[in-house]
Amino acid sequence: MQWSYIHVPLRYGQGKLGVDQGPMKLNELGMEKLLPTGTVKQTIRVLPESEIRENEEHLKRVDGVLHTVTELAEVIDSEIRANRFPLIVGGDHSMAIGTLAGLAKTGPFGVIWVDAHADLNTGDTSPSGNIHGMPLAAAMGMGDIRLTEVGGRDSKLSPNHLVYIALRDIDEGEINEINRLGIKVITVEEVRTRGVDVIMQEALSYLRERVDRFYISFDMDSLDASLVPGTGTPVDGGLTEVEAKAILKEAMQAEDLIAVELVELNPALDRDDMTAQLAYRLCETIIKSKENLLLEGETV
Ligand code: 4U7
Ligand code: MN
Ligand code: MN
Ligand code: MN
Repeated sequence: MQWSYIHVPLRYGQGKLGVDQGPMKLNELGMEKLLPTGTVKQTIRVLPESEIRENEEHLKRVDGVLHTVTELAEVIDSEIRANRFPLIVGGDHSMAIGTLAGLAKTGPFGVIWVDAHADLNTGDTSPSGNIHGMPLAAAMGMGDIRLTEVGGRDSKLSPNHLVYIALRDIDEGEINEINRLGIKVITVEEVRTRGVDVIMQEALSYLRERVDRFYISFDMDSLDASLVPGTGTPVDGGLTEVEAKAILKEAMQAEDLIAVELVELNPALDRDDMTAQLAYRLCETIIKSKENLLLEGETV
């Protein structure tokens, strides 16, 4: 299958400068060399700062986010229809509003969300007003209509088509919603005690009972804070590099995976490029696992 490599240099979903440079940083480190020949490459447009007008306290820079996610939704829709496999790199996690909306245009799907955070806030529950903490709520039809209607009125994702991995920093409103909706959560503790193989098989069977395809969204802050100074909201008690690679490898080897997303690399906050290098190694695992270039037992 042909790959589709999509840059989303978006930062308006959060307040820190530099997360928009994540995709270019990966290219500098050699991404272009990793991508199989024939890969279609594109960059989603982002409004210049001077054109941002909206800065509501509960929904910061919403026009900036909407501009980019609306275009991303169209691109994802057409790439899936063209039978290509999108690798989407960010950028802050508000971009997933576009990914989720684009995938939904092509039919039902499941989601594996690897993140320290639940990203299930609405403007009303968010402690920050930052939209990168809201993409899953928006996809489920919760919150401000401007976000829920990206890519069409209908809800994009059902709560029981979602599995969280590595969640550990959840806001009160989000905990209530996770419990109310009965969303499946796999903690870092479970990854460690039961093993990546076991939890990934469980996550995949859970989704396969409900849908026939899925995508994986990987937030760099799912990794332990000590490994990722170059991400906007690092949290202790996260995944190791080995665990993250094993999760990605298992997902990439699934025939029913339709897209992968890697977000929240912020080179401006990084220390000696350590987070960028790690993100690059994860991309190497992503690409080689799907292309079957890894040797048995190897995780790069
Ligand atoms: B990320 C937060 F309050 N929950 O909503 C919020 F802790 O995409 C953080 O997962 C959101 O990195 C983090 O602002 C969003 C906060
Ligand atoms: Mn996130
Ligand atoms: Mn996060
Ligand atoms: Mn973050």
